[in-house]
Amino acid sequence: CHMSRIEEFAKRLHGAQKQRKAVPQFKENESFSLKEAYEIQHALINERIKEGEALIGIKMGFTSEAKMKQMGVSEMIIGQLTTSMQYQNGGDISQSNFIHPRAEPEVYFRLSKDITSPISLDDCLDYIDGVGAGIEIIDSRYENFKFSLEDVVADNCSSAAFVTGILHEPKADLKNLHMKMEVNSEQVEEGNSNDILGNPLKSLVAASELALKYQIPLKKGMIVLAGAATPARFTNENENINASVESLDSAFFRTTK
Ligand code: OOG
Ligand code: MG
Repeated sequence: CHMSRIEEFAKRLHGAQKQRKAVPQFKENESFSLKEAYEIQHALINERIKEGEALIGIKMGFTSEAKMKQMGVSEMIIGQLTTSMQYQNGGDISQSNFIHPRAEPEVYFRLSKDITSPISLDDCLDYIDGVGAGIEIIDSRYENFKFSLEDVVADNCSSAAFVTGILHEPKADLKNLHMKMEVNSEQVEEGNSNDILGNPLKSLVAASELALKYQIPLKKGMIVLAGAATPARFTNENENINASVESLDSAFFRTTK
């Protein structure tokens, strides 16, 4: 049977995730476009869906200077969240699920309606019924977290797991909220909701545009991770990781072996 080039890339990334073994970045030796990168991402998500998973949200990436600088990529990207990636707030997460996990503090939204065309900043509150603090665990399937824009998009934007804190009533003004990440009660990263595009709601606007462009569904009830406000940090065994957003409480988990 003949496997397409797109499917072949997707299988390599899916295998890397399942075996917890990173692969060299593709773009060093092979060439594909950004459009093809999103096709690879869809094929990769399809592998998960064939295994019984469902799509439960999306994640935005590189919506802050801190993240763009840390990873050397400066274009916004969108990835997809599936059932096995969601962990309970306050629960344990085993390091053995990942290759080289990093945690990052995020703001998340819950969609109150399907979004089928680009929305404006003024529309945002009509499309969400909740907002809160979240943590994303990113785990690039590439060696040393080294990738190009196309590589990271193909790899579902490094997404591996996420935790969401208590859902709050949506507020029109989510600007200038202090954010911090703590490891074992010690602050390791500090930021502000303004670091996410000047206003995390702008990440939802960007998501509505990218989702339409790359045929990613935005459905009622889905989670939208707006992107990290600070650089991501490697996690180790036996750490209590806590990310909080001023007035929105926190998301947290404990890492185990
Ligand atoms: C890519 C994912 C970026 C964010 O919040 O900006 C991202 C990576 O850093 O490996 O999730
Ligand atoms: Mg993120």
